[in-house]
Amino acid sequence: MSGPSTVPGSIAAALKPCGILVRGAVNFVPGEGPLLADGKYALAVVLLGNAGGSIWPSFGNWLPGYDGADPLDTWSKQLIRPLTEKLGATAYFPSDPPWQPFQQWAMRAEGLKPSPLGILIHPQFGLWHGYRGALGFPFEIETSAKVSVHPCDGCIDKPCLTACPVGAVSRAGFDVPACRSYLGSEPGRKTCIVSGCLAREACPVGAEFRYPPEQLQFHMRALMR
Ligand code: B12
Ligand code: SF4
Ligand code: SF4
Repeated sequence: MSGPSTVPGSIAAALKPCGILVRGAVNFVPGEGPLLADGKYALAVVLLGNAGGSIWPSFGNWLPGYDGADPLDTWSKQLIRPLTEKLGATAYFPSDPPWQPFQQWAMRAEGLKPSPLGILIHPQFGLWHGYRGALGFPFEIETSAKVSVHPCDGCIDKPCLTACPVGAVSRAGFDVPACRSYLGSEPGRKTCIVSGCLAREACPVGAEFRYPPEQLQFHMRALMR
């Protein structure tokens, strides 16, 4: 089992080839964290995710050989689960019930805040990042510096709020039925399905981290299900 100070480096080294990155750590007061495999409360989680298209070279190569359900979750689990034994950790995955509060953890780990779309915005990666899993530990982990800039504060026009052709994105929340109905329509198949969510695309922050077209299409197909 690794110790608290070596844990983030060991995880980063193990996952580097597949493009899954360490996205910070959160320490909890006793009883606040998720449950570990032994039934005790975690004192820390290390968040794992992608920034820009970091996972696509590895995941995109793996994808054609898999014809089961939930390919991205399956791929992520295959890579992250082996670390639990090596590091004495418990793994959590964002789509597995009960849903763990990944976004709350991310806000604490990196100092991120939500964009008007509901997803968290990063000053460097913009809206082009996500979480692939987290590892929980029975000890505290050294945390790194947090970002202090929230890009939406200085964004006067907020183009993300006006770009959706069916107004599915608003301050009131994300209108999932309106979005899905558009994605299933002829215009939706020619726009968002091909080049990604127009609201997300409209954000000028982190444009160089925009997902490659194949990854955008993969996520749009997943959103339709
Ligand atoms: C359910 C869910 C959805 C539902 C949303 C239903 C709804 N109206 O709330 C659906 C399927 C529609 C959805 C869509 C998307 N989602 Co989603 N979703 C989740 C999931 C599995 C659970 C959210 C939750 O309730 N958590 C439980 C509570 C306890 O956790 P929490 O951290 O306290 O909750 C936060 C969220 O609920 C958030 N929130 C509230 N309303 C909304 C609305 C939206 C659209 C989102 C994204 C978040 C959000 O506010 C809370 C902050 O404290 C999370 C994974 C996870 N485990 O969190 C991903 C997650 C939030 N989704 C994510 C993403 C990227 C998306 C999509 C962009 C994916 C896509 N294919 O394009 C779209 C959004 C499209 C858009 N136009 O913006 C990412 C966000 C990453 C980030 N940068 O913040 C997450 C973390 C998954 C991941 N693997 O990284 N999602
Ligand atoms: S367009 Fe502006 S308000 Fe919308 S997510 Fe990007 S920075 Fe934030
Ligand atoms: S995917 Fe298209 S329809 Fe759905 S919220 Fe984004 S812009 Fe609107």
